[in-house]
Amino acid sequence: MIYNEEFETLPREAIRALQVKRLQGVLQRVYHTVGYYKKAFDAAGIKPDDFQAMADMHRLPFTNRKDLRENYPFGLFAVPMSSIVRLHASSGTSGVSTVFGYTRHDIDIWSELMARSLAAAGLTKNDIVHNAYGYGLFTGGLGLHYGAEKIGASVIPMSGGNTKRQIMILQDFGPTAICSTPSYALHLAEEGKAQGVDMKSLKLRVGIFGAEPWSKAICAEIEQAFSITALNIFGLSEVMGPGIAMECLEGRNGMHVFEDHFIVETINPATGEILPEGEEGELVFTTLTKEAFPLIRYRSGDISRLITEPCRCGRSHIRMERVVKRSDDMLIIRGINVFPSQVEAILVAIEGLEPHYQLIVDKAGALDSVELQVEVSEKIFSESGGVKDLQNIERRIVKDMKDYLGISPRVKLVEPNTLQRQAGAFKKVIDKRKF
Ligand code: DLL
Repeated sequence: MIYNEEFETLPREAIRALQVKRLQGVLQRVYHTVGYYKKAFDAAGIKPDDFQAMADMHRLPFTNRKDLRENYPFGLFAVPMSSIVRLHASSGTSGVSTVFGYTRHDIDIWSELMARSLAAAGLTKNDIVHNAYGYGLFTGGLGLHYGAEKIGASVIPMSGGNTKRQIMILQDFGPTAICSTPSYALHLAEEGKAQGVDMKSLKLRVGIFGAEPWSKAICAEIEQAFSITALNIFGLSEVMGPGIAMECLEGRNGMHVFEDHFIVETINPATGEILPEGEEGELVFTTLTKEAFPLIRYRSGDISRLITEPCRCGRSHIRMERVVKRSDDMLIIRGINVFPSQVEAILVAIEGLEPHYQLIVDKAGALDSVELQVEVSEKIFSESGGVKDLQNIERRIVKDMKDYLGISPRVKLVEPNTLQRQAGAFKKVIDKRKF
């Protein structure tokens, strides 16, 4: 089912023409309203008028996560605060977190793109949607919520956690669609089974999963566990949130990127060079309609490949393959993006700790588990009030990790110089998960 027939089936040439026209407007606007872009364009020796065709894309400077962090919290906003109606943010302490703003019009467009995504999964006003993405600063919960309301479906704003209650509601309210991270869906299936609930006999027909990497094998496992069709939804908060790309029921191969609102490119992450469509590389997104937080050539860090073959669903928008790799050190733990630098920032703020740590990420059943081993200083070890001090430090780490990053690691304090080093350096992250 195509929500916006006119724009989702535009001929390729018309899409390109629309992108050029819209981007020309965006470039003028960011150059004249956002100091950061003026500086970046001047440094690259380019003026907004120099962009005349898609072939000029490579001349525009990239925007990185570092640029967002350096302009924390509102430095990249292109409208005054009085025009902002919503803020979302990534996890992290100040300086390593990023903030995203939306005008009323931005929320309308986002809702429409989410409505398109849900329609691509076959949802209508007759569906009941169990939304188990987290509500709050994370874009998943509210993003899905507004889209589901827009198509007129009945939304259950479940958010994450409270698994027993979720299972009860799944049985009692009879939702026909479920939205969550793929790992949480598997967790629900496992818990349901443990409680003796037949998850296959629920009324669920389709699931819309994303926010973290998941393989085709996990997809098959979810489909089997609930007896549903499991579709992939992609997005990142910097660019908008969920609903940048969505797999359709008919194609089942890659996710359509809503190209009337975003330009997607693949680049060689090492050189920044644009790759021919179809080659694997880092996805770079440019927003074409966002008012509050426009982004020019944002390097997502996600590795994928663009699929140019027409899709049998009739949508003309290009597809991107399932994302399971990144070009940087970002981890996604239970759907939350975590950088080692953020863990480090938390640890160095605690007295008595060395910034020497190891993060060991694994699976405990369907969900991610994290162990954080941290070296304590010699001083603490020799002078401290013994076990009690160490326990306090441990508790503080657990609390700060939960408060700032939203993850709850098992913390193990270890003696100075005990973490394994290789050629003087130690491996900060050991990720044992398989995608
Ligand atoms: O995860 C937005 C979202 C919410 C997408 C709900 C889908 C559903 P962030 O927290 O900013 O936003 O994380 C964005 O998550 O750069 C990818 O690395 C990863 N990611 C998102 N969707 C997928 C997916 C939301 N379907 C980061 N497959 C992105 C693989 C995904 N990775």
